[in-house]
Amino acid sequence: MDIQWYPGHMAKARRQIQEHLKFIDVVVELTDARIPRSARNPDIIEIHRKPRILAVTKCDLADPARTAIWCQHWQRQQEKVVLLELTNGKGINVLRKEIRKCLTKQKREPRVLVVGIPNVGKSTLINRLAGRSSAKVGAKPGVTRGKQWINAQGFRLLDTPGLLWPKLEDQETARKLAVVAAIKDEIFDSEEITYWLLRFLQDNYPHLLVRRYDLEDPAAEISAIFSLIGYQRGCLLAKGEIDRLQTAQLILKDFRQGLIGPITLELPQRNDQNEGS
Ligand SMILES: Nc1nc2c(ncn2[C@@H]2O[C@H](COP(=O)(O)OP(=O)(O)O)[C@@H](O)[C@H]2O)c(=O)[nH]1
Ligand SMILES: [Mg+2]
Repeated sequence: MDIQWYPGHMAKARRQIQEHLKFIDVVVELTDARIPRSARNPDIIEIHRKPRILAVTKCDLADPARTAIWCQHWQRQQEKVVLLELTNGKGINVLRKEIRKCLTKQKREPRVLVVGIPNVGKSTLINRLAGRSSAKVGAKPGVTRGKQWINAQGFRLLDTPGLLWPKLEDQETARKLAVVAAIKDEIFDSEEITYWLLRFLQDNYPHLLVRRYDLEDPAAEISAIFSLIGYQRGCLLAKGEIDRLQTAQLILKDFRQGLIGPITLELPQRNDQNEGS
């Protein structure tokens, strides 16, 4: 697998955030509860020492036990954290309170910038905070374009989020980003990503795999599990062979919609030490 970014796009995103940051008092940095480390790129924020809140999106899709472990980790890092479920609005009021608390000594209302990697929930969060559907929301990465301030009860919100590029540090990080659709489907081989996901589920959440796909032997070869799911769900080509691409896409879709169950793909590691402060 070979995942590469266009350096021009990255440089542009970086310039835009740096431009935004000049006008900002508080940064709300989003991360995805399913990949709390891999979904973060602290580079740009670290240059600017603005008050920051880490807003963890998609908690409804993540494993609550692992989210609790992450929260302990962030507490040790002295990160200000708010857990969000943007589809039902859970956590939004807590986030509002935290934002208002950030600049109590200042007379004017704090100005807030939402930043995060593609598909992490920036537009959805802005819509929730604004209480209207102004920012565009989309299922595919990169739908947000085009500075306007939104009045959001006690603070002002920049209506254009800051786009952070994911850090593709290694193959595993890249795979996780692909699994949660933070990087485009076209960039990777969906069959390879699906094999990786199935193996991860086999090792970490075998009971969820069994429940979703009626598997008799969750410890079977990954290729056998893959084929079984393909047959069972009718992903077939003309000659009765399974349609491997369709099968892979179906499994990825199941995961992304939370249909396999609440799953978190990574836990804190020792080298996450510097991540926060
Ligand atoms: N289940 C769930 N889906 C979410 C959550 N936040 C965002 N989404 C979905 O994730 C997708 C990307 O959201 P969007 O706001 O467009 O992300 P952006 O690219 O960062 O602006 C959309 O389909 C949202 O409905 C969340 O907390 N839970
Ligand atoms: Mg968007």
